[in-house]
Amino acid sequence: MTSTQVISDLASALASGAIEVVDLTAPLGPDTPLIKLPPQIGKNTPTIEIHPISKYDQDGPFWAWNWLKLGEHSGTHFDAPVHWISGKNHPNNTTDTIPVKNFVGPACVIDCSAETASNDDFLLTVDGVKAWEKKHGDIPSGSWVLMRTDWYKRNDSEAKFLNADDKGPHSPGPTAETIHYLIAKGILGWGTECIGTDAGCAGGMDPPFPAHNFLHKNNRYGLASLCQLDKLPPKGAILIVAPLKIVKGTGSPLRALALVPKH
Ligand code: 23J
Ligand code: MN
Repeated sequence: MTSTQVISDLASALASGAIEVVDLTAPLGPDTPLIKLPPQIGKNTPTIEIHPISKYDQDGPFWAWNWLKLGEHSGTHFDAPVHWISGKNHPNNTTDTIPVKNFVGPACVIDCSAETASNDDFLLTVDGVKAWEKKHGDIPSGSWVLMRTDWYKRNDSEAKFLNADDKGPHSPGPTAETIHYLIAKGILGWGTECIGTDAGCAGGMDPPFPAHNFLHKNNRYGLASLCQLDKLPPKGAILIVAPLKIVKGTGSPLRALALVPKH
């Protein structure tokens, strides 16, 4: 099949609904859950603000528009390699320089929802990934690997989403070894439904925040606060995850979409 034919078939499948566009994005506004770092570790990202410039009124009679106060790492968002000290010297490591082909790729979805239903601190291990590969085949190089936990269902409440107690936040994520294993497979990046690519307890791991550390050390990318991964097949969806072209940006909120064959 020629690539012209592939695009033409894709257009037909989109028009007929044989391929669905699934929204993997959380609402972005003042109520969007944001990470809370302990003050002794560092400063926090500000609460999102949306301010009207005009609304068909004396400030602009025929138009409405807003300005935003918005941290780069807010809501459903992309982590660029420059976000972490381990990735600060890579070429093309910022939102405006990452090759755009990396924003489109096949997704492998590892369903951890059964485990996370009973364990808020669940960590996906290399054995867990290997069990997925036994069923669905090897993780192909150039793919996005997404951890399904159904955590997005907590997104309407920051307290439930962050799930913190006096010992800190409790949310699932990968082990350091899992990220190593996936990088060796040649993945584009790693995405989760939680507030960050790392587990809630990852500040206490060695190294701290291993998903951030190892992904970005290898010039790979992260996706956080994804939604609706339960609407994706384990394999066979295409992800479209393009961050804003922020100059020297370390990350960006985005509209995460998946092209999914309807069975
Ligand atoms: C800054 C410091 C630690 C973390 C994060 C940001 C994120 O999760 C993020 O949004 O990249 S863990
Ligand atoms: Mn981030």
